[in-house]
Amino acid sequence: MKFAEPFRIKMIEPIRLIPKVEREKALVDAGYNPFALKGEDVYIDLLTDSGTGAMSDYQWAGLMQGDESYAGSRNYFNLAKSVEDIIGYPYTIPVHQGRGAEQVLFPLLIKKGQYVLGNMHFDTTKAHIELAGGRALNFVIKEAYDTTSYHPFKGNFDVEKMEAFIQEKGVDQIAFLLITITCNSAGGQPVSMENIRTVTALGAKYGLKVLFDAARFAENSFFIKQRESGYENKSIVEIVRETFQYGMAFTMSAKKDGLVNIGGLLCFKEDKDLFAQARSMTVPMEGFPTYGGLAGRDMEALARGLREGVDETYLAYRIRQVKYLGDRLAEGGVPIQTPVGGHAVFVDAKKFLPHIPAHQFPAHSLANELYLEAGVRSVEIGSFLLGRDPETGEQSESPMELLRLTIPRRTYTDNHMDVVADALIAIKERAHTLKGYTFEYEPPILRHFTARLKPVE
Ligand code: P61
Repeated sequence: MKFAEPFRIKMIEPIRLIPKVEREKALVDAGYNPFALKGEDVYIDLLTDSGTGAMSDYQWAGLMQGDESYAGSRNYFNLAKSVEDIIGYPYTIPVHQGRGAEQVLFPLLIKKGQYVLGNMHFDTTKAHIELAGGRALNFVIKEAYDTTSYHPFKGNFDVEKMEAFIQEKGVDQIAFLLITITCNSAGGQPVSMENIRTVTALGAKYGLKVLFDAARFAENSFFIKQRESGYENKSIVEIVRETFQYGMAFTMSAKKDGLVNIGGLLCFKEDKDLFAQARSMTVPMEGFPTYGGLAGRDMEALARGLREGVDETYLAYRIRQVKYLGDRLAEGGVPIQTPVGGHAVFVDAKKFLPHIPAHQFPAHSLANELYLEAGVRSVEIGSFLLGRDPETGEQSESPMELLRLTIPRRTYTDNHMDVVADALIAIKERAHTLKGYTFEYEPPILRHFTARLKPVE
């Protein structure tokens, strides 16, 4: 039987492909930076899967039941109950989004100069580690950097390499270990339960805390069920609960697998002292700890979204749609990260545009061309995002130059995916004519959001 979406559409939001000349003008006005495009000038928006998904009727109904009490909102208790039921952690602090959790927690755990070791830190996470005086290092397995090789868990840690680093630097130099599930920057690639267990054992051996950056925890669990032996007959919630038992706390951008447009979480398994300290720090940064920067209604939507996000039928639909786009591109000869990850298809721009050097941002060039071709917005994950070495000021060269086609949850149909695939396949024919980019204005931190660029002639 042919697969179909496990929902029907009750409300629609019109979108429009503006004419080519208008797209050209919009891109120039945006300083050749898709972040600066107006949403209305975008036809299919694959910039991010963060906060861009569609809520269910049940979540919308929950908005009407928002209890906007400043302290002790009933929706906070519903949210904490969802976290406890699904993840198994009893201590919950809501925050406005993932980076809110990072800014509250990291200064409590990092001493100046210490390292935070991860599989691959996402950019805001790295920024918050650095703001807290720490240094963020990646220990993802080398297979993650080879887009053509198949590995079922390309988000895994190279545990041996990480252990050698801990021994070389000394345990005192390490703040904690951070497992990002799924590993966004490597292509939404999952981390296996076995690898999570090994990282935890290493943490225990050296007395190091293990934490999760859990934005896409449900997608990670779905991949474990699909790909890891011993998990095929477990429920998603069982896999989620086992995963989180290996950590002591997590930060979460709930805008992804939490299926909400805004929200985040900072939760603890048993460390009441750290929970108490984090609650205190939440007050000046996010808000009173039973709302943490969210309206009561937002907490209710999240309490419900967390439960929908671990529904296996939903996850099967979700992962299948991402794979559908990946398969269409691969069949059309577009080089992509394989296997396809959980939330996005990553095009290997180094292979697609071998004539554009890293410092001229090949994936960014492709993002601009894709917008011109079909009004599709995507995002560069490569040297443009990576930025400069904080010590030397030199442009760092990213190990991969990727174009991320990030798929919002429950938002677009396969027809939209076909438009995207057809556009990229068309661009492939004239790939050699695409130009690199250089800066017209380069902001000092998180530059990719507000930079202005121009094509290199
Ligand atoms: C994204 F262009 N991700 O992937 P917040 N951890 C992880 C994330 O993926 C993440 C956060 C923490 C985004 C949004 C985004 O330059 C960008 O709720 C694994 O966004 O604060 C966010 O969570 C932070 C897009 C972030 C960007 C920064 O699209």
